[in-house]
This record gives sequence, structure tokens and C-alpha cells, in this order.
Amino acid sequence: MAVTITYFPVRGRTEVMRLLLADQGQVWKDEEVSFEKWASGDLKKAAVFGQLPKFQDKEFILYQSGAILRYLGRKHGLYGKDDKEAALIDMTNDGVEDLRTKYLRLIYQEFDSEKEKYIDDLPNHLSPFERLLAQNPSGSRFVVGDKISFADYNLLDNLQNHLILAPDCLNAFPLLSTYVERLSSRPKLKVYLESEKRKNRPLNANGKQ
Ligand code: GTS
Repeated sequence: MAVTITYFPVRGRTEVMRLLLADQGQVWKDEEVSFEKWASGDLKKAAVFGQLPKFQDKEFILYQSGAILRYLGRKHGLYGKDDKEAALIDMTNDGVEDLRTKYLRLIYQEFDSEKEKYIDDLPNHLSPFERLLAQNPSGSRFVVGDKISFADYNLLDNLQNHLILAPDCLNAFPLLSTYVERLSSRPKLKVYLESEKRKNRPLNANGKQ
């Protein structure tokens, strides 16, 4: 039985899960909750922290996007080869989530007043990832170690979002630029990225991107 991602009809915090599942050749089901349905309150009451996404793997139900991503990382062997690699993957992923938090604040709270400043400041927030890639001996391929991890999917998702916001944002970062191209052309991922399913799902709920 396929796993189910329950979320609003946007990519938002769940697209990274779809990138991971698609690239791992997994099938999943999207259960879309309209904002009207959510406003009725029943689903919110049932959610552990009153929020989505919700994730279901047979009878196992999970909330919190970070926990869901790490669960998928463990389940599909995308969490490094030992404790040290796992810790570095966690560290990278936490850095990616810090960037996501800044991005979401811009999109939902400050878009009209802060967009220009955000883009000017972006190199400071992207350079740590360029450095991480440079420091990884296998870094021309993945952000930690020599095998793809859940942090790679999260970094890719965030970089893709930023390339929509600021198409030139990776020009000064050669490793990140080739990284995005390389990961996006992995065969199964490429099929998903070019699918109607992906293209028809808006990035953010307020239409800003
Ligand atoms: N820490 C949570 C996670 O990572 O899953 C945050 C989840 C969250 O903020 N969900 C928002 C929500 O359910 C939607 S979004 O921020 O992911 O777009 N909002 C509706 C509500 O009633 O709070």
C-alpha cells in the first residue's frame, strides 16, 4: 500500500517528500485538503499539533515535516553510512530548514516590502551549502558522503524554490549550480519534475513565489 501525504494543495513543506519518493521509485498518494475543508476544523482537531502535513504509512501516522522526512530517510537508507554521517546529514538538513523558515517568512509575511533585500542577502545564506559541497571529498555529487541522503532532497527543493524567486541566485556558486542540474536529471526524479502532477501543484498558497 502506498504511503499518503495529506496537505494543502500546494508544494510547500511536502514537495521534498515527493522528490525523495519519486527518486526512490516509490508510489505515494496525495490527499489534498482544501482551505475551506480545513477551516471547518475537524481535521485540525485530529492533527497532533493542529497542523498539516500528515503522513501515513499503513497504520502508522506521523506529523511534523522534519520527522516525516527523517522517517523516509531511515526507511529508504538515505541517512548516511554511520553515526557521524547521520549527524552531518542532520546538521545540513537543519541548515536547509533555517533557510526554508526565512523563505516562508518572506513569502507569507514580507514579500512586497522585503523581496529585494532578501535577494541581495541570499548569497550569505547560500554560501554555507557551497562550502559544504566543497568540503565533502565526494562533494561534487552529494552534500554528505558518497550516497544521496534526505538532506540532498531538501537542499534541492529549497534551491529550486530560490531559483524561481531569483533565477540568477546560483550564478556565483559553481558547485551548487551543477549539483542542482545533476540531481534534477536523475532519471526517476526527472520524470517526476516534468510531470503534470508536479507542474500543476502551486508552490505556495498565496501565489507568491
Ligand atoms: N512544524 C510543522 C511542520 O514542519 O510540519 C509546521 C506545520 C505548519 O506550519 N503547517 C501549516 C498549517 O498547518 C501549513 S504550512 O506552513 O506548511 O504551509 N497551517 C494551518 C493551521 O491551522 O495552522
